[in-house]
Amino acid sequence: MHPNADKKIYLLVYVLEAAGAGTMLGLNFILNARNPKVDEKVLVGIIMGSQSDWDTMKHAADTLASLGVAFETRVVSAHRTPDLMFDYAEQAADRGLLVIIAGAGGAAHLPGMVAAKTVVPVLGVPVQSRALNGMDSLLSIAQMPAGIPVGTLAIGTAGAVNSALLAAAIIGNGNAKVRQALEQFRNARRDLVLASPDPSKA
Ligand code: RP5
Repeated sequence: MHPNADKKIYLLVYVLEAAGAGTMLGLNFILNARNPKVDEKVLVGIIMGSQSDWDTMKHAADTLASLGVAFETRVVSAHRTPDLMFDYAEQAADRGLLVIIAGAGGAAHLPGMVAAKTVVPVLGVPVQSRALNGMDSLLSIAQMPAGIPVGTLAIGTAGAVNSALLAAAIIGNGNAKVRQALEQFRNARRDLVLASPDPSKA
């Protein structure tokens, strides 16, 4: 591949974003071509309390795909399918999951209850709720009692994207290819800022 190909691909993605084509539009497709899965084995479980959470949680999926990290996506509700939730959490380690990303809104019990049943790291994404704009989700996920941690991210899309980047950082401690993909992601963001230092000329 041409030495500047990485930079060009990332710039294309962010041009698409700037054009209002969606936060992560194209990232999955374009960067998957550059970052083929580092391992076919599913390393991250992305779960969410409802199908309605997908609009937020798809950003976690797109980001992991862009880094070449294999993942699965499932609706697992703490309130509507509690037995499934416990089964999922109890089997996570044996299935080889290294991180679970759990998104939920409102009375967002999913991340905390999953964390209670596994020692696999759980990252919680507060989904923006209609009634309280996600403050309920955020506090519900963040305020875990000492002893059962959930790594809580920001409300909404930013939290979903960052949950994937944090999952990759955790996995990258023991996986050089994932760490390298993450470093390329960071470098591309840095280069983009440095390429346009004067905001009045953007
Ligand atoms: C939570 O309730 C889900 O995580 C979702 O964010 C929220 C609303 O769910 P739906 O009524 O849209 O299924 O359990």
